[in-house]
Amino acid sequence: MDYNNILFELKENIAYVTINRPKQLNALNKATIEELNHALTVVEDDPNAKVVILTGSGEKAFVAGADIKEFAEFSVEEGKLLSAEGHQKLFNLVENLSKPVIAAVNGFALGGGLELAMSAHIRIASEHAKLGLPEVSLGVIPGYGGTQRLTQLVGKGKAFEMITTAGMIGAEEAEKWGLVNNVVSAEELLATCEKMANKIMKNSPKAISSAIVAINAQYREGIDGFVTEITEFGKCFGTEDFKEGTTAFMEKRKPEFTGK
Ligand code: DAK
Repeated sequence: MDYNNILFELKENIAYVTINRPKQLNALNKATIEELNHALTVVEDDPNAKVVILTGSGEKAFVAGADIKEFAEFSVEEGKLLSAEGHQKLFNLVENLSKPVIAAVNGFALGGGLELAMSAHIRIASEHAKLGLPEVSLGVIPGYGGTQRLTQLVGKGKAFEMITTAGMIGAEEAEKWGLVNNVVSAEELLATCEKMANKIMKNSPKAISSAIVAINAQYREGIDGFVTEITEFGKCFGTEDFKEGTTAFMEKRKPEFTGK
C-alpha cells in the first residue's frame, strides 16, 4: 500500500509510525485510519518489529482529533458505522497489538488524537503537549473509546471533568492524572521513547505479548483477568523464550530471546 498520510519506517527493530498531515495538525481522516491499519498489521506480522513508536509530524500536534471537515456531514447511521469501523480498524488494533506501542505525544492530542494515544500501551509527552476531549463542544461525545479508556486511566471523576468541560490540560497535569507516563522536553521526546523501547526489547517478546493480553483482559467485559493471567502464564512455559530466559539466568549470561 502507498502511504500518503503516514510515514512508516522500521529501524533497529523499532517501527516508527508517524501521522503525517502537519498542515491539518495530523487530523485523522478515513484514509489515515486505513493507512494506520495497514502499517500496524504489517508490524504485527513482522518478527523484526518489536516495539512501535507512534507520533505526529511537526512540532505542534500529535493528532488534533478526527478530521472535523470530514465528519461534519455524517448522518446518524454513518456516525455509528464509522465509529464501529474505527474501533476495530485502529483503536482496538493498537490496544491489542502483540508488541508494545509507545505514543510519543509531541503536541496537541485532542479528541480522536487523545483516544489514539490512550489506545497505546505507554504515553510519553513533550512539555508543550496539550490533551483534551473537546467532542461535546462540537455536539458529539468521544466516539473512539474515549469515555471508556479515559475513565480506565484517570478514574471517573477526572474523566467526567475532562469530557464535560471539553477543556485541555497540559502535560504536567496529565502526568499527575496518570494520563501520561512521563513528560520530557520536545528535544528529548523521541530519544526517551527509544530508550524505553530498547529496555523493553531486552525482554522476551513472547512474555510481553502474553502480558499485553493479560493486562487488557482486566477491561474486557465478561472476562476474568485472573483466569486470563493463569492461561497466559501457563503458555509461557511452552516457549523457547522461557527456556532461554531461565537457562541464561543459570548460566549467568544475558538471554538472547528469539520470540518463539
Ligand atoms: N480536523 C480538521 N482540521 C483541523 C483539525 C481537525 N480536528 N484541527 C486542526 N485542523 C486544521 C485547521 O482547520 C487549520 O486548517 P486551515 O484552516 O489552515 O486550513 C489547521 O489545522 C491549523 O489549525 P489552527 O489554525 O486552528 O491552529 P491553532 O494553533 O490556531 O489551533 C487547535 C490549534 C488544536 C487548538 C485548533 O486547531 C483546534 O481547536 N482544532 C480542533 C480540535 C478539535 O476539536 N478536534 C476534534 C475533536 S472531536 C467519529 C468518531 C470519533 C470522532 C469523530 C467521529 N465517528 C466514528 C464518526 C472524534 C471526534 C473528535 O476528535
